[in-house]
Amino acid sequence: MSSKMAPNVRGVGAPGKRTVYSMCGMCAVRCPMEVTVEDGRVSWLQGNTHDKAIGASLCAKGAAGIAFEYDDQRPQTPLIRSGPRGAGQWRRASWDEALDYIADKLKDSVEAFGPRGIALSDRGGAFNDLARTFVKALGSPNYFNHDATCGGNVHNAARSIFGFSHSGLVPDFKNAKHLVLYGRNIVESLMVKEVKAFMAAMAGGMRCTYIDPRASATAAKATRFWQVRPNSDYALNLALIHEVLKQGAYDKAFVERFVSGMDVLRAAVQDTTPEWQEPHTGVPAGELRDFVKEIAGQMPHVIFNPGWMTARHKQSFYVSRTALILNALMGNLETPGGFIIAKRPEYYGRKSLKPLAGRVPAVTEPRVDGAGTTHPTWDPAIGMLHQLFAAMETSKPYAIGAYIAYRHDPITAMPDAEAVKRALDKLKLLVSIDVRYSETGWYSDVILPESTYLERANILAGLPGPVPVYAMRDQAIAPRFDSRPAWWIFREILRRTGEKEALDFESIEELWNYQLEGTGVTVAEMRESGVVGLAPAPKLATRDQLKFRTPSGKIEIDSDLLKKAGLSAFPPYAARAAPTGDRFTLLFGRPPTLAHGQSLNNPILREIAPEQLLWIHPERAGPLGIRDGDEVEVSGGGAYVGRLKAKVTPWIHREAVFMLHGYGAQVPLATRALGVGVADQRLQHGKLYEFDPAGGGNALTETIVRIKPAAAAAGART
Ligand SMILES: Nc1nc2c(c(=O)[nH]1)N[C@H]1C(S)=C(S)[C@@H](COP(=O)(O)OP(=O)(O)OC[C@H]3O[C@@H](n4cnc5c(=O)[nH]c(N)nc54)[C@H](O)[C@@H]3O)O[C@H]1N2
Ligand SMILES: Nc1nc2c(c(=O)[nH]1)N[C@H]1C(S)=C(S)[C@@H](COP(=O)(O)OP(=O)(O)OC[C@H]3O[C@@H](n4cnc5c(=O)[nH]c(N)nc54)[C@H](O)[C@@H]3O)O[C@H]1N2
Ligand code: SF4
Ligand SMILES: [Mo]
Repeated sequence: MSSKMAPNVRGVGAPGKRTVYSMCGMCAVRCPMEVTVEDGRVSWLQGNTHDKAIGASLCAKGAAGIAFEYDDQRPQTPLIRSGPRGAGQWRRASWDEALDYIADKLKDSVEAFGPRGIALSDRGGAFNDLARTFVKALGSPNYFNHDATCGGNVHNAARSIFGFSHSGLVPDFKNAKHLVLYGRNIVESLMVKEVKAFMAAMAGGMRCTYIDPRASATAAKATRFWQVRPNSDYALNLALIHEVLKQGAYDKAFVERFVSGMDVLRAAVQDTTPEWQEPHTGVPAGELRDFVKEIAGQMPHVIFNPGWMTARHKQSFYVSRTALILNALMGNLETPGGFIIAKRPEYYGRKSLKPLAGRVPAVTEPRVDGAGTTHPTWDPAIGMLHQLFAAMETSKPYAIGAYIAYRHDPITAMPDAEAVKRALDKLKLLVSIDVRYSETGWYSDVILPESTYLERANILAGLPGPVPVYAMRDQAIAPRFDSRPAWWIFREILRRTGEKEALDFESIEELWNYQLEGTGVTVAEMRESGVVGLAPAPKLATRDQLKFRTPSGKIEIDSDLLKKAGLSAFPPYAARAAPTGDRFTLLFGRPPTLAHGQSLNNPILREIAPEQLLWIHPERAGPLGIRDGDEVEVSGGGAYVGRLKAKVTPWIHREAVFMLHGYGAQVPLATRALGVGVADQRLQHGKLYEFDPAGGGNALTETIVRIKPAAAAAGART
């Protein structure tokens, strides 16, 4: 197929009414979905009713997919920068021209720095085989997902204990008696299936302990709320483990058989008593003891959910590890009412989708971020993106010449946009592949508009789970503008750089057939329901079958991986002084109706978006002369100063202020979001290269901001 022809899936644009099975694309959760198409237009979106866990439900963002589709404020053709980076001067280009331009610049970069000087970051998740294969085919080890500022610390902590990611642990809310959440705002920062299961379980009597310096809507649903000091969960967990061991409130048979390193654990928590933690966390020692007494009667049906973030600071890895260890102590792994370990198809005698990455030889060059080499606890499969920016700046350990941000907006997702831009300025080539004008797109050399999730098909996804499934995102309608699907874009770049075999498929059906080879499942079957389960019902592994993916096959508390990295299994808790006066720890989160920075320009979601407010405790606001509803100025120490209204409330910890993420966009062509609110990531001044050494993730919640009433402030915000 020539690059002039848009690849169109069979039947798209046909008259009449039909249902197409897809996966929602309004956030990265990718819920299974049914699209009703009438005469080539999307008329209705709902959850995929073949999947009982979701039924017809979608969230508000998912339902606003139609408004997104029929909005014209998105790139409509490839664009090539014609002025300085970020100046907003563009020329429209044909696909041939844009792809040739990219291929030429990639060749320049390879000549100067070798194939390893090309990097790509991707949102990651279900479809990541495609972008991984693309990077591998170019001969570079430098594929990154977004996890440096999302779940990286938790992922790497789980890997150090179980040998697999925390995403391999599926909570069974239905049979759980008690759920413990660390800042995991299930009700607002939502995944449709999870929040439905949570609400049903709460209605059925599950108890919930919610731990957060701020009372989110999940705190309002919970049976117990601990308003902890920011970044103190590690102290809390050390004391919880101390008390669990002291009260003997753990599953001794499970621990004996499946856990190694209990002696190291006992030594580490010998003195971390409930009284010891009280000044660090603010949780009364008596309440902590009562909690342990309670769960003693509920285990193994007690789940400690480390969420994604378990807060983001320099000891996050250890917060996550101790939360995961508490699960092992409950004996809740592979137990109803606990965590079910996600299975691959092979567990049920079926086959995994054939990986595209298998079509290209392994890359032997070490990664630029040291993941898996100089940093053994950082999973090389996800990388640590801040170290890519460090390499752009310093050319160490080697130089990076070209960077593709694919379904990723690092200027919004990484802290300190100015520092990110300084690193990007060193590149020969910066490409953004997106469906809208992102902040990173606006700063790029080339914007390639991907067709939206409704206008394209993706590669098939193989999703592990209690019952693993294959899932399909089929094309529902024809692209409204001159856009292309990612599989086609990557194929065309590879064709132009001489690496064409890797993704040389003529159509998405040909690619799907390749993935499905030997699985016994056909494209036609996939199209019938969108999701094909690979077993009739979940079958838990017996105790005899249960094995973890660590070298010893056990849950490793004191692991070789940590020793190799020169890391302690339990470093002492690093206590922090409370910020005083006009200084506060800046915390952030999301509302149910917005996904990061990508939703605020949506006409409907903009209409229902909450006003962004700065939560501040009355005892701290008073002395600063700040009353509820007053305008305040927030400064993170850089040139960027934010201005927003104060919400004076005791439901935020005294030491912290809180604001929603996803505001403060600066792209002029996205007019509904432009200038609305404050970008918390721009206040995270100096945080691009501050990270948790063990987990790798950025220390976002160590940001200290200064607050003052806006009336007293001189100068406008930038
Ligand atoms: N300060 C601060 N920083 C944060 C956070 C925070 O709360 N505060 N949150 C962190 C978290 S948890 C995460 S996960 C990251 C999220 O950071 P990102 O992953 O960068 O955010 P998203 O908005 O999910 O999506 C990234 C880009 O993908 C684009 N996109 C959406 N659909 C498609 C598609 O179909 N095709 C293509 N090609 N592009 C598409 C969107 O328009 C957007 O520009 O940010 C992290 N960074
Ligand atoms: N509506 C919506 N839903 C989403 C997303 C979205 O953008 N919008 N994004 C999805 C993604 S990518 C992710 S990663 C998840 C994120 O899901 P969550 O992890 O639930 O994320 P947040 O909304 O950022 O909530 C973070 C909470 O952590 C609290 N917190 C801050 N510091 C600490 C601390 O030291 N200890 C404790 N215990 N808590 C602390 C904050 O006060 C805040 O209430 O949501 C997913 N779902
Ligand atoms: S959580 Fe909402 S926006 Fe995200 S994929 Fe599911 S329905 Fe879509
Ligand atoms: Mo995330």
